[in-house]
Amino acid sequence: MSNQLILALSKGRILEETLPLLADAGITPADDFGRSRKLLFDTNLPDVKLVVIRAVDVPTYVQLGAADLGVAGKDVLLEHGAEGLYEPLDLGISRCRLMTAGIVGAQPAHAKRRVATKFVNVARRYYAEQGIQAEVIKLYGAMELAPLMNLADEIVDIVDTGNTLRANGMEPRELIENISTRLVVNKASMTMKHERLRPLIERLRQAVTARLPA
Ligand code: PRT
Ligand code: MG
Repeated sequence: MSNQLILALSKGRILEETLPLLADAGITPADDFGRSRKLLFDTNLPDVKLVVIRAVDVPTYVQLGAADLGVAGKDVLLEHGAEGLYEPLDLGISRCRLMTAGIVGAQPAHAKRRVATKFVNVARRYYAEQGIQAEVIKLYGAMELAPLMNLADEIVDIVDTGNTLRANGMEPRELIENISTRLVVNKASMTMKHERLRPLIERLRQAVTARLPA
């Protein structure tokens, strides 16, 4: 196993955009990919295996060295923290924005703003930087519901088209960070498996560059 490179992929929407990019880089999963309940897959490259896991778990796998590389959203990486990880490449996929949002026209009613989010670390840091007192409330989904139900004054969430916010009578407020999907590498692997990692990262870099408008 230690001679192998393990690449951890975020399942869900990021996976759909990652697979074509991997294909452009000459990495294709074995035939059973997506057609079985397996989570660990061979690829066309004899020394590269893929694991497909929850997006939030990718930084943990890579940080602790269970995977050598990973593909994860910058939002997830900001929330997790960068310890033990290199981030050598912006893959340029699954772009979106991390924003504050609230009910259209509403002013925060509380001296201490109540903020619902799954990005509690990002939110705490952001409001502290703004000098705004905030009580951050951890939710695991449907953040848009929280202001409507008077659970929070504001949310911190991913915005793409803004349709989800609009459909719930909400509007985007402040941009916290522009988000895209990144390649992360375990720091120890980068040293110890450098010979094998370098060409792989290079192939991915070329695949990303080839997609950039001329
Ligand atoms: O589903 P699970 O809990 O396992 O994981 P997940 O929800 O984190 O995974 P998934 O598949 O939803 O992918 C999330 C990752 O994709 C994020 O970490 C981002 O890096 C990236 N991404 C890109 C997005 C979006 N675009 C996006 N639009 N993640 C979520 N959304 C959601 C957002 O939460 C909101 O509900 O889409 C809605 C907003 O979209 P608009 O177009 O209505 O504004
Ligand atoms: Mg989801």
